[in-house]
Amino acid sequence: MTQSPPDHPRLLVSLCTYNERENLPGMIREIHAVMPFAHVVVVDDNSPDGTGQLADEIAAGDARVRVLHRAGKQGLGTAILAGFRYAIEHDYELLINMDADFSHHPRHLPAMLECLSRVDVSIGSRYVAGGGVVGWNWWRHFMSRGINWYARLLLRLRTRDNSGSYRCYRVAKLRELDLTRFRAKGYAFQEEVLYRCRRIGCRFEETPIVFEDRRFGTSKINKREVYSALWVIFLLAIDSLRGVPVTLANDTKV
Ligand SMILES: Nc1nc2c(ncn2[C@@H]2O[C@H](COP(=O)(O)OP(=O)(O)OP(=O)(O)O)[C@@H](O)[C@H]2O)c(=O)[nH]1
Ligand SMILES: [Mg+2]
Repeated sequence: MTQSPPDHPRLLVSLCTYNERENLPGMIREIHAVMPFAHVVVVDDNSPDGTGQLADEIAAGDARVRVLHRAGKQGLGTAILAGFRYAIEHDYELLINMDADFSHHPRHLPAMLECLSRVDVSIGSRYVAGGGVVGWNWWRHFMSRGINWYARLLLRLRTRDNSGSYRCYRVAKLRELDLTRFRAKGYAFQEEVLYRCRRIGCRFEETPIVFEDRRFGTSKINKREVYSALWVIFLLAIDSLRGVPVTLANDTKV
């Protein structure tokens, strides 16, 4: 893999994909237009539309791109965790995760990265000044606001956008976490990682982003994902109330 120039951090961008064939090439192109030094890892769950093979073809022509193939759809949370592990094992300094459907636009990358000069986790946020959402109906707004209100209350998070996956993490902090302990397999992963990061003393800052509805393809969120997310957040809140410690990678508890 090509090395980052010395004046840039060792930065990995993870793109989790399930049927994102139409979006993926443009996403990688636009990420590199903004940050040519970034390495990209695509985590594909054997997408029936051939996203994984397409990612292999892109990687064959671009040493900055890598692909992780998983056997089948295992959930967004576990896919992001695979990106965390890749960043740790390959000694990256910073990891940015983003959706591969253009809802998370690469134009926000410089601001996301700049934020890491002050904190440990930069949260791409729709719910701070300058952020927003384009193209949702009232039901999507209601669901997103509702889950954020619920997670803030139950997990005592102070940040306003806890359900989005556009984030930049300091890899040294991810290294501290025991990644085998995560409860969430799906969308509640976003709230759970903030909960665990808060418990190990991470500093957060929200970077405004404008979330746009996906360019191509269909959403993978369904009712089951929503109920499962509510349940996992509830279980984490019970852990917290019972004083269950968070276990770190070195087996200490906080
Ligand atoms: N590898 C992998 N990627 C997934 C899985 N589920 C979702 N993704 C990807 O995760 C990203 C977010 O999924 P979306 O279905 O767009 O969910 P969303 O952005 O929260 O919802 P929409 O706004 O409705 O699109 C996309 O890049 C998906 O392709 C999964 O089980 N495995
Ligand atoms: Mg999406």
